[in-house]
Amino acid sequence: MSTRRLTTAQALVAFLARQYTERDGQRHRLINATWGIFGHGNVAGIGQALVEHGPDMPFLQGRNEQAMVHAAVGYARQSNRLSAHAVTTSIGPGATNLVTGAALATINHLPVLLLPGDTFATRPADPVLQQLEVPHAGDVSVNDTLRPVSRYFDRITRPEALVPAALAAMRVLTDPATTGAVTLALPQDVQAEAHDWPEEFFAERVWRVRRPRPDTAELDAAVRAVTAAERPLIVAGGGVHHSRAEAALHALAAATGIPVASTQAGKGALRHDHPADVGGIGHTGTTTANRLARTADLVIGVGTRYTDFTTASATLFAHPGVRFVNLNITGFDAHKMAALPLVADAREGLEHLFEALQGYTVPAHYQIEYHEERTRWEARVTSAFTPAGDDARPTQAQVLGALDTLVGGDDILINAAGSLPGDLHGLWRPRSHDQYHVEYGYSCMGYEIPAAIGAALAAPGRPVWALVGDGTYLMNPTEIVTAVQENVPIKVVVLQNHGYASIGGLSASVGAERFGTAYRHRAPDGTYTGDPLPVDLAANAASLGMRVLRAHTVRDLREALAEARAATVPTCVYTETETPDTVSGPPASEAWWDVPVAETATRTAAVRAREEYDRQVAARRRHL
Ligand SMILES: Cc1ncc(C[n+]2csc(CCOP(=O)(O)OP(=O)(O)O)c2C)c(N)n1
Ligand SMILES: [Mg+2]
Repeated sequence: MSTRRLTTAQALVAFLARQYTERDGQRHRLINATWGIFGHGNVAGIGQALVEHGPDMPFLQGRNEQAMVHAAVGYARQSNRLSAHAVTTSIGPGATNLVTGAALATINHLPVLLLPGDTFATRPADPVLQQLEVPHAGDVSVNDTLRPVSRYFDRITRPEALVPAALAAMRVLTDPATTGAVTLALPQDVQAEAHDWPEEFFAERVWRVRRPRPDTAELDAAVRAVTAAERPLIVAGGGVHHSRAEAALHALAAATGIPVASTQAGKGALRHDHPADVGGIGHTGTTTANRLARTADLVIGVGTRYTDFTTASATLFAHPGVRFVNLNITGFDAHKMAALPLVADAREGLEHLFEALQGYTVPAHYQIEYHEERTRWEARVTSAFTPAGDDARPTQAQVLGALDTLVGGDDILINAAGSLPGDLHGLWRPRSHDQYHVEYGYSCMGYEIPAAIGAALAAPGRPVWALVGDGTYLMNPTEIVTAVQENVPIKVVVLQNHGYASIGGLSASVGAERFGTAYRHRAPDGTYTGDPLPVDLAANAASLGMRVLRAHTVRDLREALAEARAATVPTCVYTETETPDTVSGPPASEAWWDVPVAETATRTAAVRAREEYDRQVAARRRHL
């Protein structure tokens, strides 16, 4: 048997460069690049291996480990999970900075390979710099914090253990049901240790991304349920996109007239002008979708996890006899809501349903009803998007309106947290299946800018917009430097409203009186009610190397957005919108979200909020 003598790190890099995915007859490189920040724990291992391996494994230099994972996740999502990035870190803080990004990847079912350095396996001089000592457990390191947020975790304490671990890592990354963050913790001495590797380990390897078909009995039961329904509603989740099932969904909805509501992850499953599209569902959704959801007798979930935002915290599906059919690639999600499970790839499942439902349509009056509702909601979107005049400061919804008139199907919009996800879910009109890139599984502030870099790397030539609130900008602006270094022409739109409009509004509604949510000076009475802070985020973005355009009025904004869209360098559009206490969001969705309110309090706001809470809770329902 021929062997190759390499260090563990060199072997891992050589292995990763030879992995491919294949789906629908198309092949993609699985690990297309490696992000890294070096320190002890990876500089002499993976770092040396990357430089020795050369450009066949491209290297991307990040500024913050969490942000590198966000960039990798943005890349994987925009690549339909068929390509991913690896992320290497030093031991200790470099490694634990990965935890948030890993949780985000796993919750959103998006593949990323994490390669944190780890403390010495041979333990020659404990403790080493940045080592956590656990007096009662010698085999624990800080990297164990990555276990619960990883779909696969392994620590490579011997070189030869890399072989099964690397294969397991690729299996999990390319399995559509289990993919997420995969962690191979690499003790720094093992990384540098040489070993004679079997040559076959470095052979080209193709991981076929499977499309399981539905079980016949499950399909029959689902079809019987649909044909018996009078008011069926499809809830399209992120699984529709992961499976590239949009065309199959389009065909099914067009043939049957079943309306399609979408979750945050599923939005864009149908173009906004498809006659069956009723927009976002749940707390941040449209009244069209939510009224249908309240009266639906059958809910057909496609690739959805049914989060509390989708179900209005278990209050939305109110028809007394409502039943569920769940098409999902995981049995775990397919069984939620006591549904008839249909465990399959979304595209396969929808195609089989389409065949079996030939001749079935929903009643004509039902279609007329939701078409009319849709038209009413559209008018409300148009009014939220339209400014009174060109000289005023834009509202946040009007910023989206300005983008709405500017963008084409190629543009990609990225957001994750604050008041924007709600505004976008209710108002945005997706023009292509992958335009709407809102991360709302973890809703992690700071995802936007790095994810825009990842998305732009996956979709070169397409305009990529990171929409960020001021709070979000302050949490994680560092990867602007990376965009400048790589000359990735992302467009960052900063919406300055001096604090947390979203959490301020939520705080007011739960009786917490906007406590701690505005960015204001401390006033003489000790509260944060002074003037807004004199921070200049536009100057900050410029200082990191971005071109910056300041928009004071609606007219400025339109011009700045058009200039940014055409720009070939990273460009920031900075605009002041409302302050958190004057915010005007989209029309109310008529769907609740459960945020527990103080059961006992002396202040009036909290007492009132609890009365309202108790009223809402009464509608909560467990589907059995
Ligand atoms: C990492 C992280 N920390 C905290 C939160 C909770 N949170 C959600 S929105 C928000 C405020 C966002 O502020 P900003 O970006 O200014 O948006 P705005 O609410 O003003 O629209 C906070 C703190 C979060 N989602 N992510
Ligand atoms: Mg803000």
